[in-house]
Amino acid sequence: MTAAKLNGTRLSGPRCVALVGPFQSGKTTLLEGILARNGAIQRQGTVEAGTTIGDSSKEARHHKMSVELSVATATFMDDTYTFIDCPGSVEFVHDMRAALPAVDAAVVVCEADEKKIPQLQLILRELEELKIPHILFLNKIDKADKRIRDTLKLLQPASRVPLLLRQIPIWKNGIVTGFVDLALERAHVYKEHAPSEVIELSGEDLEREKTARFTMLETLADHDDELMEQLLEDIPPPRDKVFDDLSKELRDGQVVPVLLGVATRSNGVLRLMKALRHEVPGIEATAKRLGVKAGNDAVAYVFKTLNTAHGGKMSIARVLNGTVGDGTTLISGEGEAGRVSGVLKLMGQATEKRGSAAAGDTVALGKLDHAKTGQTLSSGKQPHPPVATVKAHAPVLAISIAAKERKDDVKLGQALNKLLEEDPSVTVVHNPDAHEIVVWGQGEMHLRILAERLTERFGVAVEKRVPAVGYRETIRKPATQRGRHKKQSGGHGQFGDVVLEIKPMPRGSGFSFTDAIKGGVVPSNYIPSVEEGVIDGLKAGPLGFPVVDLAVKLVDGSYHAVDSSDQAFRTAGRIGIVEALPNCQPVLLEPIHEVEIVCPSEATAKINAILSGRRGQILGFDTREGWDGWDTVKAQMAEAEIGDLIVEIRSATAGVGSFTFKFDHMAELTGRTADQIVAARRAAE
Ligand SMILES: Nc1nc2c(ncn2[C@@H]2O[C@H](COP(=O)(O)OP(=O)(O)O)[C@@H](O)[C@H]2O)c(=O)[nH]1
Ligand SMILES: [Mg+2]
Repeated sequence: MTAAKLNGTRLSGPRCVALVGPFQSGKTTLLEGILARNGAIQRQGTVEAGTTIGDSSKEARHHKMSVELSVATATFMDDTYTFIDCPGSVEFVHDMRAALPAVDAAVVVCEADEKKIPQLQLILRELEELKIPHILFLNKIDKADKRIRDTLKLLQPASRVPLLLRQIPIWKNGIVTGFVDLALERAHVYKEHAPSEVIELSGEDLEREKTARFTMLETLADHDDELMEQLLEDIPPPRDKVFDDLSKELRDGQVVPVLLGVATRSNGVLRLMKALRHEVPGIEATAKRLGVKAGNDAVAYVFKTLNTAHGGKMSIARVLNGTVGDGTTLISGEGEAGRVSGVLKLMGQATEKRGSAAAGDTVALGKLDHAKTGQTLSSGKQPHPPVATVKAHAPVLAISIAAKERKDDVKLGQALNKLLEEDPSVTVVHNPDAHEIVVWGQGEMHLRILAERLTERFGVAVEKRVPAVGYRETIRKPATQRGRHKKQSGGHGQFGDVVLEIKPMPRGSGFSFTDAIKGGVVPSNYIPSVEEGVIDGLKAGPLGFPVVDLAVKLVDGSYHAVDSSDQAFRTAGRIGIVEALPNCQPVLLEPIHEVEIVCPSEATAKINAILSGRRGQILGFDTREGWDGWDTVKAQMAEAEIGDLIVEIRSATAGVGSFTFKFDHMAELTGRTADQIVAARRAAE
């Protein structure tokens, strides 16, 4: 009897498993090995040759890295397993975060590489928080150069849950040639792209096996008193009990089993598949974890949206309950309805039509115009409450983009909307001051891929620029100024005459206009036009930037019964302010933000140095709440210095440091830096 049956859960039906892990650990290669070993593909492709099922989009192939998730399904012992190959780079982490709620379990692919530990920790934290059972697949064991116990010691700090070694390597001349399964007590020698061969253990290997197995059982016994007693009394525990515990403690998040392998040669794949089959929960448990309401209604969670160049939209979803067929009407949480047009099986970029999808299946649903990534859809009359809410990480880097040709402006807007729909970790902001479309994303590569998609997929060639910094200017001295507009040309003339009192105001107060006209020297119906004219003049001050924090009082003026008009007074107002400002000691203002950086503690000193090097005012640092071994550093920084801050933070933190920021205040900026900014502005005009 298998452990699964002992637990009373019938583990059959379609599973969904995420392949996650640090960048370059071998997830895409492992998927390829799994598909090849299960006969889903003829030959195992390689990332180098660009022949893998994962990473089959144009951009992924071009950069030889995963830049979005890939989905592929294989059949193993009559059950289907859909794998979601998630990008490892922190810049594309949203795809993983959106997919995780949908899966039954995750396989964390990792290497025995110290530099990857911080990234591994980030991923494990997500899984721990979402309570998703996960197995660690220690890949690249062909390159192993340390004892497995030392490797485990290296990896353990990344996980809050004990790592449980399920297999130990068999070494021959310093190379790993096979493994011993500690639960089955069986030794195997790896064969390239073929099932491993069972061998007899003897001598030193047998001794190592006994010790390692005992360690494994001890860890399991931490949550099983009966097993503890058996160990203390030297009674060999029944094999079924061991499997039962392995499965239960994995599901309950009490242990993280560690398996070994070589993805490039598909070694360790079969053992991994067996672990998935027997030890990870199925759709019933996942639906329960997500609070899916049982019943007849179909419930599906959309974890990815794809838009093809030809306008076809696909919502990749896991069916959590019921059945979704071609033509099923699904409503979103917002109550928007759409009819499924095509239920597709995915094999990387390739799709295959299938009849319908049942609970547990992971499929692409065609033409659901309203559906968005992260939504829970239902075939019922009432929307189903969302099974998960995945908030994208705040963006950290921006570029300003514009269509190379004016005629593509509309197309650019539409294409951006589609890309936003696919990737909620991108935001687009219009900056009216600088007439810019500013796209915010998770890093350089993320934004580069976005621009490539605009061009390659949507045919919009774009220009990229560093976004404008929100500089402003203000005044330090008051002034009184007459603004007079008089024009006599043929018939009607133009006449407007005003006297403005201008004075500096405290930081952040903006602009105020007061009418102090006495005796109707400027008729009241013209006064709003005077204010408009002043506002016109404040759009760009003597330094070239919008003018803020000043009060303007209209104190005097004159008019002409025939020649005065709204337009003439507007012009007079503008002339008044434009002529006054140079005499008011204009000064540049730059936006200062409060920045909060999170980083592993060993990088904190480096981060402080980076901040100081960028005119940052460090406000303090503290341990990061709930994050052992991490710090939070707070600082005030000029917007101009935040532009590419993330690039430096990441290089100082093995890619895992990050920051958020929010506007704090405008500060005066003088001296050389200010002169350079003003000169650059003039040159641009
Ligand atoms: N030596 C060795 N190299 C591997 C193994 N698995 C993957 N690689 C290589 O590691 C690199 C990254 O693999 P990839 O699958 O793209 O990693 P991903 O970023 O996790 O998807 C590629 O060059 C692979 O050929 C392995 O088990 N052993
Ligand atoms: Mg990959």
